Formats: sequence, structure tokens, C-alpha cells
Amino acid sequence: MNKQLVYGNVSSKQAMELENNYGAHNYHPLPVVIAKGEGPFVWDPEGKKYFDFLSAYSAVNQGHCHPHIINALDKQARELTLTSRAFYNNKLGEFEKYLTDYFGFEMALMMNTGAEGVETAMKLSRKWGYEKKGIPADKAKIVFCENNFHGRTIAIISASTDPTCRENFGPFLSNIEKIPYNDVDSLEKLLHEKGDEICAFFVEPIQGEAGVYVPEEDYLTKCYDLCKKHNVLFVADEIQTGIARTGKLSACDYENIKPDIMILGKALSGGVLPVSAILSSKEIMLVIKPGQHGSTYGGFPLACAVAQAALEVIEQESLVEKSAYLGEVLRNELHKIDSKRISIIRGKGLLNAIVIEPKDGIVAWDICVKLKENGLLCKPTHDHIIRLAPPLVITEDQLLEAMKIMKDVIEGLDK
Ligand code: IF1
Repeated sequence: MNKQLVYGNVSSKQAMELENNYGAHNYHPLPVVIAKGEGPFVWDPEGKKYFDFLSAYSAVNQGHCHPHIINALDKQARELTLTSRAFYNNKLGEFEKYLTDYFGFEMALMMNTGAEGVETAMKLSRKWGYEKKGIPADKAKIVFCENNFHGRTIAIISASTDPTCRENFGPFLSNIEKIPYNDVDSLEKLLHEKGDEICAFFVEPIQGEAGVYVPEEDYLTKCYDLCKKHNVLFVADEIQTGIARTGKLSACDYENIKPDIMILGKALSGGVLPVSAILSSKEIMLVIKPGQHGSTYGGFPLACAVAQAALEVIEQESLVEKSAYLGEVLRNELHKIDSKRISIIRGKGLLNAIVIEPKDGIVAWDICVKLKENGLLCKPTHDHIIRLAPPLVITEDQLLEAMKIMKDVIEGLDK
């Protein structure tokens, strides 16, 4: 143990050493330590201020430590935190009604992490496949898209095509079909061949990890219609795209599609607690009977109070409209950057990415390090993509200030 260490008061250097020495090396973070957050800003232990353009992978849509959410946390934490589902609690039903009304569904099943939400949707889809669609025992198949990201469990990485996520974690789940994203014909062909044994199609309305990959217009509609034709559940993973991030409440709203199952997580709690949920119809949801699925913390009172406050913030501060408007401003500013290094700018609302041409050995990572030094935190994905997803509470002036940093850093690379 470092003798200089005063608990609760570590320097950036100490914090990085501690994580490195005592924590598993399952991440490779940018060399910055965050000690405090407020709205769109974070500070390191030495007091340097940064714009946060990752928002904890879109969990902090409402901004860091939003007072309305923190008040709800504080109030509920003093009243009741956890009961387990062995008993009823006075928050769960109230929140389930609020949540289902909010998104226009009949029923919710609450879990904790996003991955658990996806697992829950997979289990529900299979059960529905056997009990409602009549798929023969152990034959149910689920369709996923290539380059997806749905989480880290064994079932979910069985559906992944990313070697880094899968290497030496096998054996994997069988009965998973993978087709290219943004390719309606592949889905049509697969459903035509094996539709009788397929229970569900899982899709991200915009692929986040793949680099904010926005599919062609009508892609979701066409997939949805094919699913209906073959009696296959259309399951939207809105864990990253949902809750105002893309300029609509959920990204499926762009095509006016109501998925059979919608999965939410991340910003459902505004970055305060791990809270996820799947939303569906009574007919589908009630396939799961008492004792067949659950989680100790799933739907705990503290989560319900926090999540309700988090969704109230979205409405009270018009974050859907703000995300749509500021997304236009952001992409407009990016287009003004005079650099051959930027090859593509894409996104919806405040979920955006720039694709960088690697040149002189400078890749996205190096640019993110330079941005960090200038007070702007972004995360590279793959070698050539930088994701830009600030908290939705950012003001237009703040956004313009951040975009000036971006412009100066990128144009500065060739000066
Ligand atoms: C990590 C990406 C973002 C998700 C979608 C489910 C989950 C996620 C669409 C699982 C999680 C995260 C987790 C994080 C990296 C990250 C990510 F780069 F990998 F793609 F956000 F962009 N569905 N996304 O995006 O939710 O279990 O993590 O709560 O390091 O794993 P979770």
C-alpha cells in the first residue's frame, strides 16, 4: 500500500496506480481521473474541469448528479431501499404504471443492468416462442445483427461477432442466428427459411459500439413488418438509444414503431443506480409465471424512486426536443471543421460519431488524449471513430464552447 495515500483524497496519479495494481485489467481508460460531476461537466482530483462527451455511455443523459434525482435518492434511501420481491413494496407498482404509461406499453419487468434486461428479453422471447407460437421443444432461435453490442453475459456474447468480447469465453449458446445489420433481405431470407423456429429478432435502432451506425430510413419498419408476417417478436434494445438520447423518446419513434419488447437501461436512472427494464404487452409478459425469473434487486424501491425522478427530468426539461435541436447544432459545427482527417460525421440527436482517417500514425485514441488535455472527454471506438454524446442538459453555449475545443484540436493536428 502506498504510504502517501490519504483515503478519500487520492491524486490522479495515485488513483490510476491503484486501479492498475488492485483492479482487474478489463478496461483501458483514457488517462484521466474523475472526482466530481455536475451537469455536463466533470472535474479531476486536481480541480481541472472537463466537458463530458461520453455521459457514461449515455447513462447520464440527465447530467451528472441531477438535483431532482439525487433528492429522490436521498428521500427514498431514508425511507426504504430494498425489500426483495418476496413481498410487495409501495413503490414498484406505482413506478411500473408510470413507466408503462410513459412509453405506451402494458407491462414492465424490472432488472438492474442492461445485460440483465437483454437476458430477460431473450428468456421471455423463447418462452413465448414455445408457449404461444408453438415452436418444438429446444428449437427456438433468436436472430441478432452482426456488430451488435447487447452486453457481456455468456448468452449475450454468444450473439456477438466481436472477437474481443468472445475470445476464450466459449462454449457459446446455440440457436442464435446472425445476419448483417441494415440488410432487410438477409432477414427476409432467414425468416423465409427458418421462420417457424424463430421466436425473436433483436436489434439496436442505431448501433452504438459499431460506431454510431445509423441504418437506412425504413430499415426498422421493414424488419418489423417481416417479423409480423412470420409471427416473430421484434425486440428493440434501446438501452443506449432510448430516453431522449437520439432526439426522440426512443429511437424506434423515428419510424413510429412499437416493438413487441423494448429494453431500457442506462439513463433510466440518470446514471445514479443500475436500473433496467423490459416493456411489453400483457399477452407476452404474462408468459413468465411466478418463480420463473427475477433478481434480488430487480424493481427495488430505491431504483423505482430514482428512475421515476430520472424520467421526470426528461419531461420537465424537454430533453427530447433539446437533444434533437442540439444534435443539429453539433453536427453543423462538426461540418465546419476544416480537416481532411474527418471522413464521416453521423448520428441522431446527441448520439454522434466522427470517423477519422488515420494519418501520420495519429488514430482516434491520440485525438481523444489531445481533446482531454484541452478539457473535452470523448471515447474512441475502434481505431478510427470518436463518439460524441454529451449529457442532454448541456446548453447551446456550452456545446458551442466544446465544439470550439474540437475544432482547435483537430485543425491543430496539421498546423
Ligand atoms: C462496457 C459499447 C456503449 C448497450 C446496449 C446493452 C448494453 C449496452 C445497446 C449492456 C452497454 C456499454 C457497456 C460498456 C460499453 C458500452 C458501449 F461501446 F460497448 F457499445 F455504450 F456504447 N445494450 N453498453 O450499449 O448494458 O450491462 O453494460 O448495463 O464496457 O461494457 P450494461
